[in-house]
Amino acid sequence: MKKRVFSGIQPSGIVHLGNYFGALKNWVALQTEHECLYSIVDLHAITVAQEPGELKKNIRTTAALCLAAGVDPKRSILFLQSDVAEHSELAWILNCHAYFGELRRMTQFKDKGGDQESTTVGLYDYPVLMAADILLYGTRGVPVGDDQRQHLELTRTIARRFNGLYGDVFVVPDAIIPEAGARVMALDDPSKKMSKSASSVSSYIALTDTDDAIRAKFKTAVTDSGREIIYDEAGKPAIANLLTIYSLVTDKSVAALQEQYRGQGYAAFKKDLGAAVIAFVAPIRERFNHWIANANQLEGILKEGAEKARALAGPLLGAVKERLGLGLGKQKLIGKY
Ligand code: AQP
Repeated sequence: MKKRVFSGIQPSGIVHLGNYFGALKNWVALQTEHECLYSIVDLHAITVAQEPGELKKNIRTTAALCLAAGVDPKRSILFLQSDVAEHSELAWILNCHAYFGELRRMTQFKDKGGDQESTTVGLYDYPVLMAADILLYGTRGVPVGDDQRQHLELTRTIARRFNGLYGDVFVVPDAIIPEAGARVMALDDPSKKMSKSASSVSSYIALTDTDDAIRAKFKTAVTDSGREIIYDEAGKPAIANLLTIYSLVTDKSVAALQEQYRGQGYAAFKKDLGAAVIAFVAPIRERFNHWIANANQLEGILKEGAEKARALAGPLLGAVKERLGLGLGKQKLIGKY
């Protein structure tokens, strides 16, 4: 039997190179030998304030970029999270099995605002909804970037806890994290990861960026002191990040790139890097434009995906409810109650 894989992406902005190398690249690679479900997780996106019109646009853009990156609807199920109500229902059930202290320790929660008075309960609860997304499908593998490692560990903890209490119903999933590109850093601050919702567009390379925008972003990308192009994560984090990106888009090793740029300055290196990223992004952007121009086809794929996802989610959720004793169930009470 094919191993089932699930992963999601938030429509919280435009998909960037970090999302691609951390997750999407593996999404595409896994399709050949696994049964894959990929979701545009719009319920996750509303854990922080969203403008409704912008969210709708981002949902389409994100779906189109997943397809443009190579997600094949003939082989994978691509769907919108809010179209499958079972995600929210299971999230509530899991909420009743996740601990306050566990969620309080999540670093992404702390990074995104943490325990401010106006932080939403949704942001705090984000990892439990993610656990529901994954566990709902008997998922074995979850291709994600490094920032999701801790959430995945929590998913495993909740699954084991539930199984321990009610008998094995959930599969305990494994994270699938790439060796290179698991944490692509921001171009304007190599101490932060590249993020869709960053305040400055110069900090990320969107998969929809024009050639000119890409060129300009690498020209202004932060570098380190000195002029040597060497991979030194601690001493030269900005150059290390640029070398990683260069290596990922060209498939050349970092060692070969260091050799190629020995004795050359940052300007030439960044110019060539810009050109390499343009060559990488351009065909994705072209396919993206195709999907945006074919909105009906895109909607059809998501609709069909949601139907298939619901068909898989229903029985698992039913089994969970049965184990918990929810609903009337099959057992009839006989005699006096
Ligand atoms: N910088 C990154 N490097 C490598 N992988 C990354 N991912 C995110 N950023 C990087 C991976 O991309 C997948 C989809 O991410 P997400 O949409 O679920 O949310 P996120 O992890 O919070 O990503 P962003 O881009 O930073 O979004 P915002 O700004 O909205 O929070 C995940 O597998 C993630 O690991």
